[in-house]
Amino acid sequence: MTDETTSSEIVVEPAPHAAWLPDCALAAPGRRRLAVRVPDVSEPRGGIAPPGSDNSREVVATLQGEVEHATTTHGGAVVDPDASPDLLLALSPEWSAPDGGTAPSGADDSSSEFRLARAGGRVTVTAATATALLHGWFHVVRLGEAAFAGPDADERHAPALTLRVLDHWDNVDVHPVMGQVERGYSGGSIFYAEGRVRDDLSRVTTYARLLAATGIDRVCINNVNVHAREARLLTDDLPDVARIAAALRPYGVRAHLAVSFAAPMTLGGLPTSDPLDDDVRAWWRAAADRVWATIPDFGGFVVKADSEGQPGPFAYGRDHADGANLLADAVAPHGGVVHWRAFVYDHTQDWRDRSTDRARAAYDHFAPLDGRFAENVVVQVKHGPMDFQTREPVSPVLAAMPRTRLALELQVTQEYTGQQRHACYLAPWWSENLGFRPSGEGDGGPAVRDVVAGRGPDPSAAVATARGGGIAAVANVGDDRFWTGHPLAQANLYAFGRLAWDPTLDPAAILDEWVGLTFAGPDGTVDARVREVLHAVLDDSWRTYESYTAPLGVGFMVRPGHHYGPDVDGYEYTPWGTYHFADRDGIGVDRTRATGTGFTGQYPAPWRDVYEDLATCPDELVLFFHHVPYSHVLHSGVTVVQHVYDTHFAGVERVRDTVAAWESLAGLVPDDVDARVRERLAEQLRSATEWRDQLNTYFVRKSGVPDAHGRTIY
Ligand code: GCV
Repeated sequence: MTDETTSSEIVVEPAPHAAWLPDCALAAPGRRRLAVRVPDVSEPRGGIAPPGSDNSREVVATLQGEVEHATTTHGGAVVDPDASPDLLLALSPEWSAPDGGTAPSGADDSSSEFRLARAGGRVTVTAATATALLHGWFHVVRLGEAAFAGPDADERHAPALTLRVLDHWDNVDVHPVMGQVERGYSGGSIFYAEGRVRDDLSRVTTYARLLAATGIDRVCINNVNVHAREARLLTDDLPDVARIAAALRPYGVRAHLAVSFAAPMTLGGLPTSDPLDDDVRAWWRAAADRVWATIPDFGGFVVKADSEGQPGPFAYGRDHADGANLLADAVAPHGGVVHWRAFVYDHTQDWRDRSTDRARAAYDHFAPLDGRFAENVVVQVKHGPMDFQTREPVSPVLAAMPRTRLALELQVTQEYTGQQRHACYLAPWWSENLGFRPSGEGDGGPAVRDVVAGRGPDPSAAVATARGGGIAAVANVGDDRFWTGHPLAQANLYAFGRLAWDPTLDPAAILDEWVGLTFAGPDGTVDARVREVLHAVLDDSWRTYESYTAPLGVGFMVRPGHHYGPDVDGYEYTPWGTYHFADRDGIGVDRTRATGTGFTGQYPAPWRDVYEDLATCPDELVLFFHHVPYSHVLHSGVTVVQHVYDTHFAGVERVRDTVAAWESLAGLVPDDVDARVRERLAEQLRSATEWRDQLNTYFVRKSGVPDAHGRTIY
């Protein structure tokens, strides 16, 4: 503001949208008598560990503030723990979970466990750590009246996955191509503005509150593409990173940093970043020591190496276990964890070469390294072998490394699923991935959700003890008033947190919870019509999106660069390895062992054979695994080309129904939400129509096969 600025020029930003924690959502506990019991603080530390560790007084203070706020807002009262409160939140460091044995670095689910006991309508939540107790409080908020109703109960709640991380692809400097947030569709960064860490980080604390209410407790605060400016977060800017960590800490959320493998050279002035070089090892150890000296509860490092231009161990003839173990050694004394991404492939491929298959890359690079990664390394694997497409098979890497802690990586930000302009609820898609069983759907063997919990097929003792590598996802949040651009994209962030806590949850039930909290009226309940319409709009929206975009698992067909909207041949003659090989006769990628790239051979039985054989390959993946004629008849009974026409016409009609359903809510949802959703739905309908017309026209022109129903194709 300049001296000349008059008060009429002061722009007051509206507060960020409350998302799933509006005050109305606190009504059930807020109108009751609540108490928080903490150990006697007059004793040395009162049984509470120092700030920065999980039991911090800060988190206790947060909890006390939450309870105070809820009761003040809704007419309840904070009472003495011995005055028979309706809800007692008790921190009891000596209370231990039944399986609360020792766990190695990064495995902390026992410290996240809480117990909920209900007797005669009175509820007691007990936990050994403040963060777990906070999660227990938000569990009660989520249940609303149901927390207090019903029969007496005694339940234990613990996250199935030990490590639950959100990765922000936020840049400190605005990148000339990728902007402030790479693949961000929600405005600027909540952490950075104008080339530095924001002065006011209050919004980061509000964000941590939202995350705590879903069970997420770790956030990586910068892009895995670590540019020169961002690399300095590890060194010069550490005090500012500490400010971000401090803004997250009140809600028990820990900060992680993405680091550059070349940092010993670019920041340390060394002549090499060779992971086996003694000076390089010493440099990383000193860097880690500084980080933990500044931020005692720091979580660890995330690394993208030898991928899309990022430096890595290949430059020194070393492999990814050498690279990851270098950093693991540096962070181990501090209990830190290294998330090392398996997204390694050649992005300078020759499109003429049909033998190279990008889908094979992660397995080829990582499967042979199984058993060589240090105990505090988590290999982070994208859910599919390509790149967060609307439909892909599950990555075979997830079935190939029983002696390695594996994390599943999802993308909450909707890079390939409508960029938060299209309503696309992704929980059903994630749930399918989490529920995939590498040993076959029928056999009841471990699913992906078990693998990442350390209970995969024959995990090593170290992996089982560490309880696997957990889950990570690329965040979809920015400084947009609604956090996520499209207000309904908040449901994806919420659902990711809930699935990270319990991957067996039903996506529709998660959506129901989200609606119940986000659209709560003053009495804490939601209008039945609002609930019904939100299910109609979102439950099947991922399948609707799939129906009008790239068909049958073939993927991409998006505009190169920004990845929004249709461009069937956009990537066909590029070096990126994402091709569909359409010609006048057919389309699809032959990934069979018999005649193709051999990718099917990376799966264990039965999938290696299910996918290999056109007779058993599921329709939705047929073009991922096979090159087939347009006349190939799917299991559904229609030909490939007719399937394209039918689904694209139907998809647009479903979007039209979605628009009508949403518009029927006029007056029942807040005006600002309504206006933003309408604007996005109008764009979704325009874009879906464009997808339909371009895809149908491409297929009719390539194949010469007309639509059996004679609909308009150009
Ligand atoms: C951060 C895709 C995206 C890139 C992203 C990359 C990754 O290729 O388009 O923006 O880079 O995935 O996951 O590292």
